[in-house]
Amino acid sequence: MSDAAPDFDVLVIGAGFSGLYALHRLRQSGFRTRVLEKAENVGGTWFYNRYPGARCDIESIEYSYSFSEEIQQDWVWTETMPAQPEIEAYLNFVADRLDLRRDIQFSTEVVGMTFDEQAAAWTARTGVGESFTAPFVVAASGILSVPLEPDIPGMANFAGTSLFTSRWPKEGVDLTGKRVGVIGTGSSGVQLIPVVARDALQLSVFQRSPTYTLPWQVRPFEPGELDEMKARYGEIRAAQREHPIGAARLSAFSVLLDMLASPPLKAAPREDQLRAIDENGILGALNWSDIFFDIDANRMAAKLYGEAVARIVKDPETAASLVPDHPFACKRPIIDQGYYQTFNRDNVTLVDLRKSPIREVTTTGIRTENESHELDVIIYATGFDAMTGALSRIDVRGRDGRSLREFWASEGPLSYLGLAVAGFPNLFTIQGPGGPSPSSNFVAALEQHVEWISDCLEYLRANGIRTIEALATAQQEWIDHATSLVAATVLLHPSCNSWYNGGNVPGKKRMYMGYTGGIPEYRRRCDDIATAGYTGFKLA
Ligand code: FAD
Ligand code: N01
Repeated sequence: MSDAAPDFDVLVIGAGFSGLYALHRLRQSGFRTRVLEKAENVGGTWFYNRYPGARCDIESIEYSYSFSEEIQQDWVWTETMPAQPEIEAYLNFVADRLDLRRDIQFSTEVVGMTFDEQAAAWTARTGVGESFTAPFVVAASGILSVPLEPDIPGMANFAGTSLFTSRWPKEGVDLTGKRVGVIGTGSSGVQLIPVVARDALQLSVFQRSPTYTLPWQVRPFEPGELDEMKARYGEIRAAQREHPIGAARLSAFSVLLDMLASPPLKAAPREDQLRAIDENGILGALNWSDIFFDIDANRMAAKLYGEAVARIVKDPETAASLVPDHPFACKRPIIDQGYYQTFNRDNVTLVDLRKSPIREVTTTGIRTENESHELDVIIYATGFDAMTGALSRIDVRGRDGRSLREFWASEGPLSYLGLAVAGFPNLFTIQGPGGPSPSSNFVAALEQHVEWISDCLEYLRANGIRTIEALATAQQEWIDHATSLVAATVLLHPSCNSWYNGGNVPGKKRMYMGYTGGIPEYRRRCDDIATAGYTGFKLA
C-alpha cells in the first residue's frame, strides 16, 4: 500500500439487509463509506432467491428494519409473512428513501483483501482488478449467500434446463407442461415443491433426507389490520427487542418456544400422544418439551410424526419415505403450506434416495441406482455453504499474511461474538459464527450487530485508536460458552447434519455455529464488553 490516504474510512461488503443498514448508520456517524456488491442491485438473499414460493418465516412487521419510524410507517406490507418480491421491493424502497445507491458499487465482487499492519488499513481487490483501501472493513456478505453446488457426476451434461433456487432467473421460468426434478427438501425445497407441482406436467422430488415441517397459514392483512399495528408500532418493536428470538409475534421459532413449555413426550400415555396428532396433526407430534434434550424422546416424536404424515399422504410407501431419520430441531424450522398434500397429486412422485441414491445426471435426466427419470428441468434446492462460506470465497489475509480461509478450515469457524476473528484486525463480521442469527429473526440480530459495530468505530475514532483485534483467548472462551449452551440438547448429536454445524458441506469442520442465549442476553453481553472498554479485544 502506498502512503496515500485511504480511499474510504470503511468498506462494506454486501448490500443486503445488513450492508444497507451498515451504510446508512456509518454515513450518519460521518464515516466515508463505500459498499461493494457482487449483484447488480440491492437485496442479497431477496435478490437471488426468487424461486416460486420463496417467502419469510417471520411476520413482515417484525422482519423489517426497526431503526426508522418513517420507513416502518410508510412501507405497506400486504401479507402476514411476506413473499420474496415484496421483501425485495421493500429493500429497494429503503435504498431509495435513504439515498443509499450513490455509495454502492454494484456488479463488483471482492476477491481478495489484505491487511497492511504498518498502514493499519485493508486493501480490497475486486474481480476486475480494481482496488479500494480503508482502515476498516465490515463484512455484510451474508451467511446464507454462497450456494452449495452438489458434486453429482454428469451435472454439466444435462441437455435440459438446470436451475438453482438460490440463483433463480430474474425473468422467471415457465414450468408449464414440463417434466421437472427437484433435488433437495430443506426450507427452499419445501416452499418450492407445492408451487412447482401446480404448474409442471410431472414433478419428481429427489429426497435424500426427509424433513420436518411446521404447517402454516399465510394470509393477506385484513383491511385496517396493518394500520392498527402501525399505530402501536413502538409497542410491537419494544416487545420484539426483549424477545429471545427477536420476534415476539407468531413465527416458526415461537412455535419451538411453545414446544419447550409443553409436557414431556416420554411421560405421555399413548392416548395423549394420539390426541395430540388428532387435534394438531404433525405439529402435535412435535409439541413436547423433552424432544430438544433427549434423543430417545426425539426419536419417539419422529415415529409419531410418521403416523401424522401417514394420515395426510395416501400412498403408504410414499408416507413412510417422508419420515425423517435425523433429530427434530437440528435444522432451522421450516414453514409449510401444503407440502405433504402435494404428494397426493397424480403428477408428483417421491424418489427416496435412501433406497436408491443418485448415480448420475445424464443428458436427459437423472439416473438413480434403480431407475432413470426423464426430465426437462432440474432444480437444485441444495442449500448453502453457510456462515463462513462468503468470507472463505475471498482471499482474506490478516496479520502476518494469515489466511482466514485456511484458519477456519483447519481450526474450525472460530469468532469472537460472531463479530471479529483473532488475527484479522479491523475486520468486522455481521452475523459471524457464534452470533445469534441462526436461531432468531435475522433482521433483529443484524440490526444489533450493525449498531454495535458503528458505535465501536465511533469509540475508536474518538479515542484515536487505529486498530482493534479480537484476542484468541476471548474468542475461544466465547465459542466454548456458545457450545455449552447447546451441550445438553440434541443439536450436537452426530446425526445432526445441518448448516448450523457445517455438516451439510462435505469436509467442513463441524462446530455448532450459533448462539442460543437469545438476542437480549447477547446484546447485554456485547454492551457490557463495549462499556468496559472492549474487553476481549486488543486496541492499539
Ligand atoms: P445477504 O442478504 O445474504 O446479503 C449479502 C450480500 O453480500 C449479497 O448481496 C452478496 O451478493 C454480497 N456478497 C457476498 N460476497 C461478496 C463479495 N465477495 N463481493 C461483493 N459482494 C458480496 N432469515 C429470517 O430471519 N427469516 C426468514 O424467513 C429467512 N428466509 C430466508 C430465505 C432464504 C431463501 C434464504 C437463503 C435466507 C433466509 N433468511 C431468513 C436468512 C437471510 O439470509 C437473512 O434474513 C437476511 O436477508 C440476510 O441479510 P444479509 O444482508 O446479512 O445477507
Ligand atoms: O438448504 P438446506 P435450503 N443430493 O441445507 C439436499 C433459509 N431459508 O436452501 O439434508 C441430494 O436446508 C439436502 O439433503 P441432506 C433457512 O435458514 C429459509 O433449503 O443434506 N440432496 C437438503 O434436503 C434454511 O435453513 C426459508 O441429506 C442433496 C437440501 O438439499 C436455509 O436457508 C426458505 C444434495 C438442502 O437443504 C437453507 O435452506 C429457504 C445432494 N448431492 C431458505 N446436496 C424460509 O422458509 C444437498 N441436498 C424462511
